[in-house]
Amino acid sequence: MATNRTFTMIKPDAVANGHVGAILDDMIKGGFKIVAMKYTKLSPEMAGKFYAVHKERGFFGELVEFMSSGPIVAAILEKDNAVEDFRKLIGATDPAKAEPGTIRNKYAKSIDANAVHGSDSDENAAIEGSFYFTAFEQF
Ligand code: 3AN
Repeated sequence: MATNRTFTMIKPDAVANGHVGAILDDMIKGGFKIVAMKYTKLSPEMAGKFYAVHKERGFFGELVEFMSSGPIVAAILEKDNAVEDFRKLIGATDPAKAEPGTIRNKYAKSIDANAVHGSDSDENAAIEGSFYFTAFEQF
């Protein structure tokens, strides 16, 4: 059964390019409520832990380097059918394939620097949310 929460990060490229406000606005206008939020920076060790499922992939080293290269915004978002609806709002992993109007279509430049992360399942949304936030930081 679908739960009503997902986890997102606004990645270092989008933060550095000044898109935080516009991206949060798109999320809120898309019907998502922010129930937890943090402006922080991952160490390479923490980024490696967060993306441990991709350890064997060729791009793992670059991914860890990029995700620890600058500050990010982490958040837990609430909406009915949150995981699936949020993946629609952000668009395909490769911004060149992301539908017009999606967050990655508007703000991402490449498949690695792709502006935002969105959980791919309810199970991962819960794991990723608790990676950043304690129960006391989720409202
Ligand atoms: P998504 O974030 O859309 O779920 P995943 O889970 O396939 O995509 O990949 C996780 C992250 O790894 C992506 N957000 C992207 O930053 C990076 N990534 C995926 N594929 C590539 C690739 N071919 N080259 C470089 N980075 C990639």
